[in-house]
Amino acid sequence: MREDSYNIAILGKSGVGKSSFLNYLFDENISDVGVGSPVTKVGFHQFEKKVNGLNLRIFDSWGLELDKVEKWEKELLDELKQRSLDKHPSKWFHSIFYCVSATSARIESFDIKLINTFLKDNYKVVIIFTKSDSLSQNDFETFQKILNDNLIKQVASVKVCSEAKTLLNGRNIEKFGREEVLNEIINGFWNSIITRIPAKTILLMKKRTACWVIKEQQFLQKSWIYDRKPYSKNLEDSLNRLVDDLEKMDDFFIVLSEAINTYSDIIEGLRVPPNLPNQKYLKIFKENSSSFFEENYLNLKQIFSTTFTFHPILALLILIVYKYSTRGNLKENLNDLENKLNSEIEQLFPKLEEFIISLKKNHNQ
Ligand SMILES: Nc1nc2c(ncn2[C@@H]2O[C@H](COP(=O)(O)OP(=O)(O)OP(=O)(O)O)[C@@H](O)[C@H]2O)c(=O)[nH]1
Ligand SMILES: [Mg+2]
Repeated sequence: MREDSYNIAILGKSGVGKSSFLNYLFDENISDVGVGSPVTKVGFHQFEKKVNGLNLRIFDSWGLELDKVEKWEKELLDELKQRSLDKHPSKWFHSIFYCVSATSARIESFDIKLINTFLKDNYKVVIIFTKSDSLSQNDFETFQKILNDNLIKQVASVKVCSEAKTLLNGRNIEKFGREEVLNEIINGFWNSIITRIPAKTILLMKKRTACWVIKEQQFLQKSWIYDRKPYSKNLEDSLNRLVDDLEKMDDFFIVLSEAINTYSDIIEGLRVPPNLPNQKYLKIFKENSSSFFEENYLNLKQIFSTTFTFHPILALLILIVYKYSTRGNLKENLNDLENKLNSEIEQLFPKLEEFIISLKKNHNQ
């Protein structure tokens, strides 16, 4: 069996306490912590540990400094590319923990903008309010309201204190928030994997379409004679085959099965905490997610073949390439057709999401 792990990136401004949080989560001093100047060196640093049976791989990042935003963003984009949608789900960042210091008076628009970028890219984001030892309930609620008002999706937030300390009056403050973060990881696990399935499916379908267009354009370039009627007939047949292929939704099923397998591999050794609301579901999933998928594969395909159909727009597409094209504008018209098909493909997003949610519900019963 592959040793897959649950990948988490810890991001946030320099000095907010990212490395301290990682050390607390792993219960080990593995990443350097410090005051004054930025501590964690440029790049992403991987640390692995089994926590409650879950293989966690955490990427501690160098802290963002406002005068080095461009460099930081470039590093981040490079890393995200390694883990982008076209990669296997085991490579994805399954969650982003975005750290905001509870001691800062505000959540800056920069933070909001960045978090929204991740949400737009279908990442599961959890906000970690670090240094929450001095955070009042009032301030916490204000922070949450600001997030709710400004983020494009609802996100979970957790208060964390990663360092125990003794106050001047002798009172001890213990570390807190670890269990809540672990619960958040497990609770959000399925969501963090499924949120990206529709996006990856759409990416693959668009790739399939783009390849088809390039192939046809190359063919056009190579042909000596352009006799519109027979040529367009061939094109029409070939377009029909592309649409047939898209309607089979093979891309979706490949992505879904990759994701389900990765998910079951990662939760293989998981010890579900007894107080977790989702524990029943997780247990069932753990025991038979892959076999459920295999047993229901044909059924699911059946539902798909009646739900998703591109054929109604085919007549319009054929009109674009078949009726009016001369050799001169056929190339352009093919690009036009690609755009039309792509916008049709994009409309699948909510339907795919709905389908995955219903899959989870059926499976829970
Ligand atoms: N009071 C308090 N201080 C904390 C807490 N977590 C971290 N600190 C302090 O905050 C400072 C910065 O912590 P780091 O963990 O190095 O911060 P970082 O975000 O990793 O910083 P860079 O690596 O520079 O990006 C250190 O002096 C820590 O001791 C906390 O929960 N409470
Ligand atoms: Mg650090």
